[in-house]
Amino acid sequence: MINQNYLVIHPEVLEALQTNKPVVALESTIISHGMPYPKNVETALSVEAAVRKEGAVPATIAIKEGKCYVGLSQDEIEFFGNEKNVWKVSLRDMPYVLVQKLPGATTVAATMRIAAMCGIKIFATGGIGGVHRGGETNMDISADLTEMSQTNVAVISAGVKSILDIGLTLEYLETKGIPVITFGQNEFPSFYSRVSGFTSPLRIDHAHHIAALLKTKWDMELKGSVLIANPIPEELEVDPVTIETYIQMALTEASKHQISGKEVTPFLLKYIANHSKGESLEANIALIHHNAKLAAKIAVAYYS
Ligand code: PSU
Ligand code: MN
Repeated sequence: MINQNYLVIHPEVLEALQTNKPVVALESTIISHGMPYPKNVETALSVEAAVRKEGAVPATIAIKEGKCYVGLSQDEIEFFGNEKNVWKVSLRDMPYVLVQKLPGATTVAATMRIAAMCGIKIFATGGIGGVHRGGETNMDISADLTEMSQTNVAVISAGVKSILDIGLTLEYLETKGIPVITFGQNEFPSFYSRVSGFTSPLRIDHAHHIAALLKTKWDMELKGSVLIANPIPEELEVDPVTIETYIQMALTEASKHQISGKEVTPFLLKYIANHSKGESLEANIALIHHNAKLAAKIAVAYYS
């Protein structure tokens, strides 16, 4: 049993959990390290509103003052969006950031784990971490993937960004026994684009069918996550050739500056956002809403 002293669950979230109402977890690395201020704060707040509109309770997760916060106030979201010294917290950073009482924004891996500690089953984000290009030699494989192999929280994302090796990421997900479902199409999407060149392992067209799959998986004690890839709406897609140009430039720049470890993903994301200007940022914001809505629909179906 987890020591409850480390968890601060927002009263609204706690009430929902105790009465079996749908809750959707949201991560904070997106806010602190994924987008510029003040768009990040506006997005975090409007994503919460989108979850509510679908009839679920949002729970944005972050760490501060030695505790994991599940459900943030508007002021707290503002803090994580504007404060400069916020840690990017994946699993390995959690005990350090907690004991040092540092402010920490949680990645997919850390958010999932904290969500699971509270009994939250559904989690929406933009893109998950995965196997980086060159992962077969540099071993840069996100802890998001290993976490997904063991924690019973479904993740709704817009697929996998092509800063990663999408083929290797899908192989890794298969090895770890993680079902990968694309919502409403046969091809696995690549965040900014509806296509990736890879066929999705599974396709489901209705939120309630996804909810039924989750129930079956966990009823069978098949532990771990399910990745639900929600393709970006057509009108928001960014041309994959343009994105690839920025990715190549970002990778060259990252190796020139010897960027490594946990800095790699934020560096690449920031570089691409800066160079593609508004287009990728607007797409990014819109697809998080899109994912949050689908996550809320799945959560509503799961608890009905
Ligand atoms: N990929 C994105 N956007 C993001 C991230 C990844 O397209 O914001 C963030 C998420 O918080 C994810 C983390 O969990 O980066 C993965 O970091 P790493 O690759 O260092 O494991
Ligand atoms: Mn990494």
